[in-house]
Amino acid sequence: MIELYELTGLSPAHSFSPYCWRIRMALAHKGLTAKLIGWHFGEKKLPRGQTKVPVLVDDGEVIADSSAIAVYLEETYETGPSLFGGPAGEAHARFIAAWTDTVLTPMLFPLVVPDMPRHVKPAAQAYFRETREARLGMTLEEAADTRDAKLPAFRAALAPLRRALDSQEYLGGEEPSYADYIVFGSFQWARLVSPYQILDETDTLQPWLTRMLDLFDGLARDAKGV
Ligand SMILES: N[C@@H](CCC(=O)N[C@@H](CS)C(=O)NCC(=O)O)C(=O)O
Repeated sequence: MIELYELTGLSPAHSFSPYCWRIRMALAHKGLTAKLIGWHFGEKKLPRGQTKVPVLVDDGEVIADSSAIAVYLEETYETGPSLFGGPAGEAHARFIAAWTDTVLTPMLFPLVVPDMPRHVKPAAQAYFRETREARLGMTLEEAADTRDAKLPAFRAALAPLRRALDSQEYLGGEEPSYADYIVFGSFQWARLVSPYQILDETDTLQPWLTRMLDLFDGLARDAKGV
């Protein structure tokens, strides 16, 4: 049996981590189901002393880090379509993950993180504030006050994504691939933790986002958010 440890908020149904959503979508893509085990900031119950999620446990084998988990699922399970479409796709997905982790998510972070304390349990509030303010270089309140000024730069940084998706349905081409799940995970995180409108309604990325929310019978759309 596959178990997926994932970050949850005040309720066990509120799963919002961008990295965990990459794996939720990857599991659905492969037609696999997992027992979902909620974990909250600061808790000590992750397997083998891991301090971050997602962590996948498959028949006793522990795999941490979303990229490693995706490769593990691809190599271990022949069910469903390929996540990468071969070695070149796997290599290209590394670039997509690098861009998402170093550009997209860091630019999104100050826009949505001011709304996150409401999803954090009292015991983890101090930890959450301290670690997130260190990452922001300012208080959560200052981030809230300055986010409108940061929005245009965030939207401009999405230009490569728009350009690619103007001429194809998915980053994977005609069908979604793990590259789509990498990027989508960050949008899903924003959607589930914050009411802040990160994209204009007329943004040309909207049709792709709608397609992503529609996948797997609306798996991501049905997720409980703010
Ligand atoms: N490189 C890791 C990053 C995982 C990560 O940063 N997870 C966050 C949740 S989004 C986490 O577990 N944070 C724990 C904490 O901040 O204490 C991956 O791709 O899985």
